[in-house]
Amino acid sequence: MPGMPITICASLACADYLHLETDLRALEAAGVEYLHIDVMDGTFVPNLALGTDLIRAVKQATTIPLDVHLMIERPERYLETFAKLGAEILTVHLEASLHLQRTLAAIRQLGMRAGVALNPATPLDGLQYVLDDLDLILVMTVNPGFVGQKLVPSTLRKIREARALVDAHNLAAHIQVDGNVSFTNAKLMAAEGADYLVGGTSSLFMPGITIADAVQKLRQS
Ligand code: S6P
Ligand code: MG
Repeated sequence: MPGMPITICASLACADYLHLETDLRALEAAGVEYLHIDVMDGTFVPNLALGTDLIRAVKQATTIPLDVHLMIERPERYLETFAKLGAEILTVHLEASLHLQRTLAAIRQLGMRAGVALNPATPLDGLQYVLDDLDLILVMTVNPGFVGQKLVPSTLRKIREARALVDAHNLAAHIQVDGNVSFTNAKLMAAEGADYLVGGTSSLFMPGITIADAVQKLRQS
């Protein structure tokens, strides 16, 4: 959407683990707004990633606010854990939390901003009665679980519909996109109404371009 400010969330799972501090400094210098942290339980998604000890160390090492994306079953069990770790945004999957309204209210109660993520196949309908309880809608543009996947094209339409839903209710909620946010796709996603872009191996962490240049290029696109 023209004129809408874009927020960049750098995906920690795509950083260079052996030189994490170097990448964190580069992201800070480039002014990315959030560090996007993927947490995977091996059940909700077929992969395991980013544990609490790593997140604690990263939190101590950087001033970039943390945007935590929980790809875990029954995320309500761990809300306090992530509040204590200093998450600013905590996003749970609609498909993973049975009592979603209670979960979102609890996230806010703990002082974090509440996000809801939807897999590519999940319709927006399930958000209808929790619109007042959320601060961010995460439209997954790939099936969660792995970095380096291809965009699921139908999710572009979902971004547009999510934006229309938020605007129709005059909400301040943000629309985040995650998965294959390349320089080309970012343009399409922003045009459909996404304002929080998660940058991974398709943009910010690519061979042949520095993090500084990639952040600038992503903002421009
Ligand atoms: C996917 C995860 C994402 C990825 C990121 C990877 O399960 O939620 O946050 O880390 O999308 O980016 P890319 O550019 O490799 O798709
Ligand atoms: Mg993610």
